[in-house]
Amino acid sequence: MKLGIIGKPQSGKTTVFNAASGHQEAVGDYSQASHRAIIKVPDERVDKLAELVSPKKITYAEIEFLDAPGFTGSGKEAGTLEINPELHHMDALMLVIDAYSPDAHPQKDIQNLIDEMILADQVVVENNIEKKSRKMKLTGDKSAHNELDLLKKCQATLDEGELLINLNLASNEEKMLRGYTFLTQKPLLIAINIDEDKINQQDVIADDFKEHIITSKRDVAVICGKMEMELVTLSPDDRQLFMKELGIKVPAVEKVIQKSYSLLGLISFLTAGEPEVRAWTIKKGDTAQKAAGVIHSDIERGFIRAEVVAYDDYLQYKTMSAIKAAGKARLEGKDYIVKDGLYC
Ligand SMILES: Nc1nc2c(ncn2[C@@H]2O[C@H](COP(=O)(O)OP(=O)(O)O)[C@@H](O)[C@H]2O)c(=O)[nH]1
Ligand SMILES: [Mg+2]
Repeated sequence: MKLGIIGKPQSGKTTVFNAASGHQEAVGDYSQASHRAIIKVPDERVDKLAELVSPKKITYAEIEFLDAPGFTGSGKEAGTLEINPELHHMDALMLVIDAYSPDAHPQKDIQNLIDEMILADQVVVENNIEKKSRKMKLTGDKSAHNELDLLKKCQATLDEGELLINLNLASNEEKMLRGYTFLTQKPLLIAINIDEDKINQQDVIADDFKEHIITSKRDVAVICGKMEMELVTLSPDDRQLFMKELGIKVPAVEKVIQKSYSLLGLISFLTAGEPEVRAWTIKKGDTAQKAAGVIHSDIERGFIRAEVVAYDDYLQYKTMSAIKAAGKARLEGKDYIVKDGLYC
């Protein structure tokens, strides 16, 4: 999964990026440098299974973070944006909002950033409408007609200040638009970056932004980037201690990952054996056969059935022989819908 971090300058993008990745990139320097990190998704199920199985290798699911400057925060007046083209290849975007500085105006910033995302997509739509129309005129080729109509529908939507994710597209339309990788078609996680002294008001603050939450499209996470950036440099034990003292229930990185997974409809399943204990990421609702394809396309092709154990049963019985003796291993076929669980 790839998550692009955007926001106006000095909103705390690099701070949040450091908090998520453990990197120590310079913050507060107005630098327009992009940063990239691939991090392991913390997963205590993997840790616990590894304790039982003692595998040769432990592999966590991974997330790529891209800290991408370039948005200005000035909304419709932003003009030409110089954003990192890689942003278009992210699965979801995280919008970091300054709610820490004394004169912060987070609600206005959210609207301005959304307007800038719309602006970026308007440019892509306009260029492509022009290109397609010209080509159709020159070649008399009518085959691009549907796509041109669809682009015009997108243009009208954006011109009204609406996001493309709110268009209810048919699956063939969805397919036609895929190559354009529009920013406003991506799920958005709004990270409200609060000051250290507001940490114990997280829930109240979250409530102020709840009108932005749209199921499976947009979510809100309240975090304190600066504090979390410091926490990530501590040893796990010290981190637990400080988190408790500060009243941080879930580290920002876990909050962000959990919310992005849920926005994108992702779940993870585990495989366990002596060679490797591993977490894999799939779409919620995928069948066992499709999930097998994530492991290897050959396994998907030749898939007949998988041996499945509930994670809690594995922890309780501890070995495959005990699990089998207790009748807790089941065989599931191609059409089995995979749940967050364990597959052997
Ligand atoms: N007090 C406070 N300052 C923050 C917080 N997050 C970021 N900052 C400060 O804001 C400035 C800009 O942060 P930076 O991450 O470089 O912003 P970017 O331009 O969006 O990458 C830095 O001086 C940070 O220390 C926060 O949660 N609390
Ligand atoms: Mg920065």
